[in-house]
Order: sequence, then structure tokens, then C-alpha cells
Amino acid sequence: MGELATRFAIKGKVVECVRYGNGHINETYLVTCDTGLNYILQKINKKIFTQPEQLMENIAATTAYIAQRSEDSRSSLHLVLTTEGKPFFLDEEGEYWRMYEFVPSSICLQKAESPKDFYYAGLAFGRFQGQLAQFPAQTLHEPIRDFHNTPVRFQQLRAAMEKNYENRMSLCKEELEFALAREQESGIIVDKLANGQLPVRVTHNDTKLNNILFDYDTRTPLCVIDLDTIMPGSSLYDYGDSIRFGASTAAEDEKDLDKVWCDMELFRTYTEGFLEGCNGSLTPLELEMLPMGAKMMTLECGIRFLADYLNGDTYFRTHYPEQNLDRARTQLKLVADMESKWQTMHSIVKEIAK
Ligand code: ADP
Ligand code: GN1
Ligand code: MG
Repeated sequence: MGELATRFAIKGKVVECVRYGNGHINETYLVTCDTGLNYILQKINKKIFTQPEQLMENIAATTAYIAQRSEDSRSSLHLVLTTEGKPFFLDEEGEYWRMYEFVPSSICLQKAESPKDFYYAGLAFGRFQGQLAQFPAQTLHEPIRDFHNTPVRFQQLRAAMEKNYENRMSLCKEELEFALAREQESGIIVDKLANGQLPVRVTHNDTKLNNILFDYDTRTPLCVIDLDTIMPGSSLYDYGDSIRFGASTAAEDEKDLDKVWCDMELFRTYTEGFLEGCNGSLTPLELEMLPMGAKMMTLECGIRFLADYLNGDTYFRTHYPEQNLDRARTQLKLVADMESKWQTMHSIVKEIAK
């Protein structure tokens, strides 16, 4: 792996190259050089991102756009080009690699340790929307088609039910029933995007807390990372996916569902940060639908985990056999919990937005 790092225009000799991070999709390595500089080297999962060149064009364009408009170099990721000046290196086995400068004095949080952390997460993703508000969304490629098209995700779930790897359906009947009972309302965001009621924006689409880097000393947000899924979408996707992951009281694969619910204090604090970061740019309908964004993104992620379980775990990286089922269960539990807190969620958003 260290050998691969030398294909990029790094400063110094490679001292170490070790596996890094907790992502479900790409392979990430931390490279350390004798100059004391660190780099992030990533193998792009080309089974999932079938057009790595296009994806890298999206990343190069959006990071350069943000960097040009900001005085702080840590407010955006910086790609390290290959020694031949390219944004990625294609190895002999046909694998695509890219490199970023390691953002100095940064930390990445797996879980909000205080509501303040989550407030700052909201601020970071809200600002990200703001930073790219004038970016020409139509020039971006769509690295994964229908990524947050929930009705299409239901079709994929049905296809996985046909596959029914190792007869796994017998172990998740209740979960399937719960999810399928919500299929009918699953088009509520995509339909409104298609008919123009909701605006198309540049969105990140994978707004987990661990896709933000914070300043090590001040614990305030620096920049948003994991940019593979940047594409045109709805602000409800970015808001909703953050709530799904960060307002949950437990890990994504917690087995004890009694420990899993959507914390209303975290919901409130994220909403405050996000709306502050968006700086008045959301339309009345977007504001009204924020709770729906949270519910849809959680339901969608739940059925994606469930579909992957029924397909035999071919998409998300797993560390034990039932992990995708455990992940699906937490998401569906969160959906049920959000439904029971529906009025409260709306009141909170209304209070903050006024
Ligand atoms: P994945 O798709 O696997 O989630 P990420 O791009 O989110 O990949 O990177 C994985 C981890 O690597 C992040 O959670 C973060 O800890 C770290 N990381 C990624 N890019 C940088 C960077 N430029 N500077 C510092 N840390 C980084
Ligand atoms: C994947 O790469 P990572 O771990 O940040 C997935 C997201 C899911 C998430 C669930 C490209 O994100 O869509 O919400 O896992 N990314 C892709 O944890 O599918
Ligand atoms: Mg990530």
C-alpha cells in the first residue's frame, strides 16, 4: 500500500500506511511521511461507484469551488494529484485510488458526545448547502442513480425478497411487514422534486456525523468529507440522513432495541444548527417537510440494510453475519419512534424556523 502512495505527489518518504476509519463502502488508509505530513489514501469501491472518473470530476469541481471562496484552507478537502497530474491512480488490477491531504489538527466523531457536537454537525451540513447554493447543480454527474429515490429502494427490496438468500426472509417477516406497510407514502419527496414543489439542490447525500471533521482543540466543524455521493438532490436528504444517524440514542447496529430511539433534544439541536447554517435559504415547504425527511431517510436506510441482508450482504461491509439485519432493525425502530413523536418533531421545527 505504501508503494501506491508514492504514485501521488506527496511531500516526503512514506513511513507508514495503515487501514483507517469506519466506512461501509470505500477502503481508507492513513499515510504518514517522514516530513510529518499525513495523507488519506482511498480505494474507490468500483462495484458501487461504477464511473470513478465522473465521481472524481464532481469532487474536484466542488472542493475547488469551496476552497476558492473560503479563507480557511481547512474548510474544504484538498485532493493530492498523482505524479502525472491526475485526480486518481488506476493500478494494474484496475482499481481506482485517490488521495487527500490529511486535514491537520482534525478529529472525526463516531457519536455526538454532547448536544453541542450535534448542533455543530447541523451547522456544518447547513453551511455545506450554503457554500454550494450557487454551484451549477446540472453540471454534476449522478454517481449512483436513484440514490435517495425511496420508491426505487422499495423495488430493490422486492427484488431482494425474490432472491431470499439462504431463506433469510423467514428471519425478518415482521421487519418486512413494517417496511412494506410504508411503501405507499415513500414517493412523497421524489414526487415533489419531480413536479417542482421542492427545489433541486447540490446535496451531500451521506450526512453521517462521521463525515464531518472537527477542529481538535475547539471541537467546532471544519469541513465535510466523504464526497462520493455529491449530486443534485433535496435538502431533506441531507437533513434527514443526519437525524437518522446522529439523533439516534444507539449505534446503527445495536442489538437491544430498547436502547434505540430518536432523541428529541438531539433532534432540536441539530435542527437549530442546520437552519442556522442554511441561513434562511430553505423554502416553507422544505421547512415543513424536515420531519418527513428524517423519517424517509431512516426508512430508506432500513430497507437498504434489509435488502442487503436478503441479498447475502453484497453491498455494505459487514463484520458478522446478522449485522445488516441488526442495522435494519435499529432503523425501523427509529421510524416507529419518529411516528410516535410526529407532532413534537413538527412543533420543534416550527419553533426554530419562526
Ligand atoms: P468512507 O466512505 O469509508 O466512510 P471517508 O471518506 O468518510 O470514507 O473516510 C473514512 C475516515 O477517514 C473518516 O471518517 C475520517 O476519520 C478519515 N478522513 C477521511 N478524509 C480525511 C481527511 N482529509 N483528513 C483527515 N481525516 C480524514
Ligand atoms: C454508507 O460510506 P459510508 O459508510 O459513509 C452508504 C450510505 C448509508 C450508510 C449507512 C455510498 O455510507 O448511503 O447511509 O453507509 N454509502 C453509500 O451507514 O451507499
Ligand atoms: Mg464516511
